Amino acid sequence: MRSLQGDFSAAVQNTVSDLVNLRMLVEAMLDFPEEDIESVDVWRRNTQLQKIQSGLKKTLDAAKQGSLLREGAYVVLVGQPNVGKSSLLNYLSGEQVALVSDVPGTTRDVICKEIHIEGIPFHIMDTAGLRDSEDEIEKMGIALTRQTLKKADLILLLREANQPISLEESGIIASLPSGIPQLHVFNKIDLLQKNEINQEVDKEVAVSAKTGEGIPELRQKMLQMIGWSNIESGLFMARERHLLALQEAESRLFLAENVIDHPEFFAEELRLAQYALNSITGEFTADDLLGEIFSRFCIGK
Ligand SMILES: Nc1nc2c(ncn2[C@@H]2O[C@H](COP(=O)(O)OP(=O)(O)OP(=O)(O)O)[C@@H](O)[C@H]2O)c(=O)[nH]1
Ligand SMILES: [Mg+2]
Repeated sequence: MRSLQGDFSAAVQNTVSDLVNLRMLVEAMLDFPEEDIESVDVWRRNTQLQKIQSGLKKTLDAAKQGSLLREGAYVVLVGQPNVGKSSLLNYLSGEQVALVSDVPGTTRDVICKEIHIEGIPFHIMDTAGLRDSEDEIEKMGIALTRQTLKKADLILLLREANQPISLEESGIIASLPSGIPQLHVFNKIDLLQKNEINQEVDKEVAVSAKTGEGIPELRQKMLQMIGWSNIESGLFMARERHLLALQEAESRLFLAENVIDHPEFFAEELRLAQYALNSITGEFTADDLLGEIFSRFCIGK
């Protein structure tokens, strides 16, 4: 596993120099009428853009892995009362951190516990079961659950194994914030006969928070769903703002690709992509670009 800051700077610097090259090519193309532009230049422009995009993607992926390793992921347990959210939190953390009882509506506050799976910190948050309640304190707990959900990287929706989806659960699913990955976890499989478990595929996993059955699979699934890949590609311990800068550069290049047939717009998006990366590598101005052009082509000598 490599996590050297120097490797990160070098990777970003490489992308910046590729960008400078592409910008020079594009600036040169801008000076000629369209009919005089050689197809070899068009080909170079396209391949250089692709190279920059794939280089940046690699850097971004490695930086995201580093960020997961450092920051971890926020996971919120939701579901109807009594499905076993607190029991699951206790099982995952190996401690009795939350009260468990067969009285629906036991948990009111959000209870947070940090666990590690393969070294990745997961902040697991147990919440009040979602339902229509007349109890003032439970209602406050449910409102708190809704607030907590907004910050989640992953939502674990607990359901009882082999029970058809209830109207209340459909309501819960519909009310979850969109854009956050969800995993349906079917709990209490210890209450079923082996052949009763219809092992659900893909987005679903079956466990028992009582016996621990299915928990290893759940852990793997959680790693997978937050985007942790077994880091053969390496990782960078980039700062959060560096991650944002890389993402900004990535979207600028995407916009550039969309306006590739409009040279002025294309050049401008490239400039903005580079501007974003400058916040990592240091300032690079229009004068620097000119300097680069002069030094390479010896214009004006
Ligand atoms: N057999 C069996 N019972 C379970 C399992 N998980 C939880 N239970 C039981 O189900 C009941 C409710 O469990 P809790 O963990 O308190 O459920 P909860 O979802 O946190 O409930 P609220 O806090 O009320 O929303 C308790 O009696 C638990 O012992 C399981 O996997 N198997
Ligand atoms: Mg609970």
